[in-house]
Amino acid sequence: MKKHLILITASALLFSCGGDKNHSDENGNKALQDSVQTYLDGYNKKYQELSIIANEADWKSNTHIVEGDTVNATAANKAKEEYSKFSGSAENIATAKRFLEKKDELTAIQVKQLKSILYKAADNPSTIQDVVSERIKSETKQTEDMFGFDFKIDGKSVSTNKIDEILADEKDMSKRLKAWESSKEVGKGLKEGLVHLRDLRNKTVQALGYKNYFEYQVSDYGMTTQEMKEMLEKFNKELSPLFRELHTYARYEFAKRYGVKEVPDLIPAQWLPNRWGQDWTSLVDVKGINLDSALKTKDAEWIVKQGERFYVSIGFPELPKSFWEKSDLYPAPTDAKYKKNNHASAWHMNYDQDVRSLMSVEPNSEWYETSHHELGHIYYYLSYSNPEVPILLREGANRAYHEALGSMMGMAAMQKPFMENLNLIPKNTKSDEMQTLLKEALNYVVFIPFSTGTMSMFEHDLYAENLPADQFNKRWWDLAAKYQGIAPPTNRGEEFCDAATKTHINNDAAQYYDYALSYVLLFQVHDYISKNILHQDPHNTNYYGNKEVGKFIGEIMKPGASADWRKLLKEKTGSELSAKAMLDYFAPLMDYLKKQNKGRKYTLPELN
Ligand code: X8Z
Ligand code: ZN
Repeated sequence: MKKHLILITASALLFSCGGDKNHSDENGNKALQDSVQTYLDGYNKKYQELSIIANEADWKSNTHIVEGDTVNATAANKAKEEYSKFSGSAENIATAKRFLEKKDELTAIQVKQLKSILYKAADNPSTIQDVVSERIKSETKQTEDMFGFDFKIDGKSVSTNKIDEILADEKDMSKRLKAWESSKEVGKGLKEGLVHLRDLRNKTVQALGYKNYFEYQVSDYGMTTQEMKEMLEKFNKELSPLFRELHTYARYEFAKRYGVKEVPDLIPAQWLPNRWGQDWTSLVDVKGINLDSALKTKDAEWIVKQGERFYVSIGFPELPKSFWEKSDLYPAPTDAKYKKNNHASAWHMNYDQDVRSLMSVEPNSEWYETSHHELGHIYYYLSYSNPEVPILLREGANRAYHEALGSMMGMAAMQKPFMENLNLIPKNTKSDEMQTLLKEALNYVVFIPFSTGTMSMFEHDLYAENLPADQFNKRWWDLAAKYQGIAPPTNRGEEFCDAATKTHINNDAAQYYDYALSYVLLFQVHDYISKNILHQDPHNTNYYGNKEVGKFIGEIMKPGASADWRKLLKEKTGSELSAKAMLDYFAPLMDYLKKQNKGRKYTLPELN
């Protein structure tokens, strides 16, 4: 996820003088525009100052968690309060509203900034300061509780990297079950906090007229809850025939792998190579292409540096020195007296050049892909930190764009011609392309029911339907059965809170559809790049070193949120957001899987 509370300084100055090109409009009211600009300049400057302090404090409370030590949490809460008092102030809300009443007389970029001020204010309106303060405290605590948690197997502490490794490779079912159950223990202690946060999040945005927190987050796309749900359902439906084949295939293949004779209708969650069943990639090994074994000969630093080399090769700048000095990229030492947030994120500390990533990179294919993803956020930050983009609009064209471009680079960096070029696999490797496509589908297609369904519908019900606390776990597993076709190993009562084991439920609330949309978007952009820039088959591309590709991606990134996301997509790819490219990409798999699945029992309904 990307993190940025705040705005920055030096760049604010660029917008402070009247007459720059963002600040004149032949048809507008020049005097009014001048006073709006003065207001925006002042807002940006203050917003930036307060955000830097809050981001620094937040960074510390995510990278250095010590049980019982309240110093970091207290500092983070104080800084976030200061920030919230400003960004949610009655005065800022009133001023932005007043100016927006005359929006036809203002420049487009001024209107966008004023709307952004109101949007941000709704997340912490000072009219209900006590609710806002309580929410800040509870959010900091929830993150510390989540990432300060000590996972244990047989009484011994284990890292989440270790749990993931067991789930990816282990064949012994009793060991798998222990690892899976261990990974879910953290949820129990997070339930109460989640119930409380749901109420606080809903209350904060209700003060500015949103029905609930889900509606608030969706509105960032210019969409209603209903529209978003319909779009997610549409994408899920479109991909469902393929997912149904994959599900059938996986049930039988996993059963074979674990020596289970009777193939279950729903896949037991502990069979899957991911704590939430969102990625089944390791079910398939493609002969001749073993990225993991190549990466074993590298160290963790090589992984991140290689990501940078890729971006640099297509024309992006080297990362700022401070990125390497200030990021926190590798797992905490096993004997460390502190814990850290173990999920990957990218941070825009000052809305300018201070960019950092928080990861726990180990040399394996999963972190290789994730490093490319995080660097996508980082290069997005750097790209829109330019004088053309006001600080308030230094965000993605929408949140899905921010997630998509780095994921696309991660996908491109795992295609055969690219890996041959980097000597990660021998040149002229012979391999079965259908197996490669199957492995990719077990990543990208399998993710769609999880993201459009289980996660998004759970969060919808949590915020928009006020899901009762004694139904959290039941609803979670009902959705997992319906969308992903998976089941828990044993009945999981309400003492567990399995949804809360997923970080986004706690600290990236009501936004998980961003990732679903980002996958659809990434295939659309990749399809365009492959066919129109590289003139290569989308399944077998090599972006490395291609400056045209870099230019194209840079043009999507540069305007940040000053662009209209729908127009931008149309301009750059010629189409509206659509799953067509993703469907085309995986189409050859259908026949193959149908043959493999001949005579097998299908247990998911046909949706499409
Ligand atoms: O959370 C992430 C990123 C955050 S920047 C690593 N992702 C989702 C997840 O891990 O659940 C990337 C794709 C899905
Ligand atoms: Zn991300």
